[in-house]
Amino acid sequence: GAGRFVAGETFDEAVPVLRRLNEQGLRTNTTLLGEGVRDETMARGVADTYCDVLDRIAAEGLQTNIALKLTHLGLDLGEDIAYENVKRVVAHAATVGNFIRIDMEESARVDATLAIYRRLRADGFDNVGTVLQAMLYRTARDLEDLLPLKPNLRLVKGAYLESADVAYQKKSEVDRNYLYLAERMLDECSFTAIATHDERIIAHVIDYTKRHGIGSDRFEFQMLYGIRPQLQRDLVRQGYRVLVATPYGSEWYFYLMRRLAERPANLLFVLRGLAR
Ligand code: FMN
Repeated sequence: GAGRFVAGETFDEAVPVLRRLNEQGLRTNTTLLGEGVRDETMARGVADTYCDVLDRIAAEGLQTNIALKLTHLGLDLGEDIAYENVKRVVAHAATVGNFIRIDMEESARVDATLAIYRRLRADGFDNVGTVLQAMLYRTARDLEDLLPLKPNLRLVKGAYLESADVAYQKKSEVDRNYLYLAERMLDECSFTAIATHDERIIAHVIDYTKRHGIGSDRFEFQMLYGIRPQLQRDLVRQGYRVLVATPYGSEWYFYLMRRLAERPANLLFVLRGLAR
């Protein structure tokens, strides 16, 4: 495995990790690590794998859904290819009562990602959600455009290096936009996932939901496997829904590099992963 941030090389290795998290009252999602697939057969194979994983989750009785990246399902080969692949996964998830989250990748993919999300909803799939990034200037507008769909959205700061043409560069600006977007989502979305390890943001959200009577079934906190595990458990103890994003697979390089960019203190854990 790749150390503290990845649950194993195979889904077999991830199953006991997911079960242990569930036993601690934590919901989970899982992701087969990988992105930027440029071979159509491989992209179809990733969709096949996700269908198998969904069956296995059901058989194991895990509280686990799926988060996937459209470039892993062939977005670079064309929007229609990614759409056909993700539709197959979402349709399969519907048959086993599960949910698919479409991660957000770099800013150049936002239009295609939101278009595919809208297509899935227009085709009648409600067991799907996506992600918006607080660092992008465009996000406030994207959110307003999505609200009529009563979407299920995850809010993140944004993990990709983006230029000042498209993204806030200062942490204070990203944080301010995050709080604004979080409040809009909590008010208007069918479900909001507050994905951050930032305790100031978490405290603000707790305060906001209390003051506005937003029930703890309307939102959850999401954090990454291996990051702030004590905070994850503390929030569960306070009665909040917490989901731990728990990836597996052998293609962890880009995933670990983003974790390193976010927090240089992760260097030791990232190096340990690279050494295996
Ligand atoms: N960043 C993205 O750009 N796209 C994503 O889809 C995405 N999903 C995430 C899911 C979870 C559960 C978490 C905790 C983070 C995710 N991120 C994603 C990373 C965040 O954008 C951000 O880089 C990371 O959480 C570090 O910032 P923090 O101080 O808010 O924790």
